Amino acid sequence: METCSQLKSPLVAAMTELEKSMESMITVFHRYANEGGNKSTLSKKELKKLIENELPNFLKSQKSPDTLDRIIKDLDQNKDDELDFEEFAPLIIGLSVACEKHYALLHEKAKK
Ligand SMILES: [Ca+2]
Ligand SMILES: [Ca+2]
Repeated sequence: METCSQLKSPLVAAMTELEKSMESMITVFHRYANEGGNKSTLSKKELKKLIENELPNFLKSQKSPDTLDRIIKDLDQNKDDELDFEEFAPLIIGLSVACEKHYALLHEKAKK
């Protein structure tokens, strides 16, 4: 894609906050997906590591041991027990939506 090939250009410094967030998401996904097996998908083990290292606050609120299985089952569209970026993205979007609600709630409380 034309737009994506520009991510690594010298224009990087001029990327907006949102563009940088998108790039971080992609970078983090590939850092963990690259570790073993299929280099472009996250295995359960790789996803576990990603969540533990990159989403520790999320993990804190998800104490149940079967959470990881549930997450994979929910996200794995083609049932190969691996998550490609397209399957992984909804996790981040979903978390962002949940966080936004929390953020809005805190904001609402702060006003009073
Ligand atoms: Ca992998
Ligand atoms: Ca899959």
